[in-house]
Amino acid sequence: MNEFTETLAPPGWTQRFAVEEVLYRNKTDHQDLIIFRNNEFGRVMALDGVVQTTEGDEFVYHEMLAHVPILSHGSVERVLIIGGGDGAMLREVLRHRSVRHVTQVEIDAEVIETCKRYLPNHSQGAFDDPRVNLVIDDGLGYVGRAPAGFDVIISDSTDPIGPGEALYTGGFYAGCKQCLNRGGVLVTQNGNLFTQLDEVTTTAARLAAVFEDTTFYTAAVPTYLGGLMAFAWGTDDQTLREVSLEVLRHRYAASGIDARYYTPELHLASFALPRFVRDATDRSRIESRPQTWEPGRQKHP
Ligand code: AG3
Repeated sequence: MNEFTETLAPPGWTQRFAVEEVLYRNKTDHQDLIIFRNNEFGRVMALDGVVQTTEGDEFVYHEMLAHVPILSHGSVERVLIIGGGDGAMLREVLRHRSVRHVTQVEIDAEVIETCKRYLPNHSQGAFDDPRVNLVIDDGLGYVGRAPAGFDVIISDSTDPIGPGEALYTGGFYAGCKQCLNRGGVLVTQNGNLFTQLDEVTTTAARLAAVFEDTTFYTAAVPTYLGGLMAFAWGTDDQTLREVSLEVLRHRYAASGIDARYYTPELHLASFALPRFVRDATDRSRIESRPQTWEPGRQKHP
């Protein structure tokens, strides 16, 4: 039987999928793209050997990266999506009636075209929505040039290897900040808490240099090896993650969205971090801040 073995894995541990049928495989201008069928998860899309999304569990990731920032904010009209070529993030963002405009910046046009064809349930026609402006460009360059005007930015990218790497730099976060309206929020996919903790701590430090309030929230996506996935959160408005359960319930009900994973209760709970993650990210944030006063190092005349 044909198998797909994930390449992003710690030494001595990986995941494999039985491949019933390969629907598409090509080296695009940017990455190695494959879409295949698996009996457990349905259609699976991988880039450079790393599972990006499956029909079976995509709802967890896309609902949490879209609805948590949008419902925390409460009056989102303009959204910027970086990456997200399969179209499922766009689909979830467009479910919000308050959203009047979405710009999506994807580096690889072939991912979009191929996913429209072989993963139609991901985008469900979202690319044809009149509210959408699709730009084929690299995200780092785009946020460096784009004017402010977004309430939420969602970075739905690959891991920080290959084309995705630029989307985890201080320059990218600074670019996002200047594209955000006051009170806006950036969320990003940030890898797995158990297998990629250094990516989480690196982001913690880089984000803290740019935003007043930074943290992570989590969700478990079965086909992303290793357990809880981390989503980074950066904003200058700390009240966004202090919204009460009552308000979130009200906003969710008013949105008319019928989610499969997201609930207002889970929304709040997803910000509670395991102790080792909280400690590691706190440490790395503190180390990244310039010290103005250090105890014990004062000069006495
Ligand atoms: N982008 C996130 C893939 C993360 C895979 N990484 C991992 N397992 N560490 C997915 C694109 C979905 N729209």
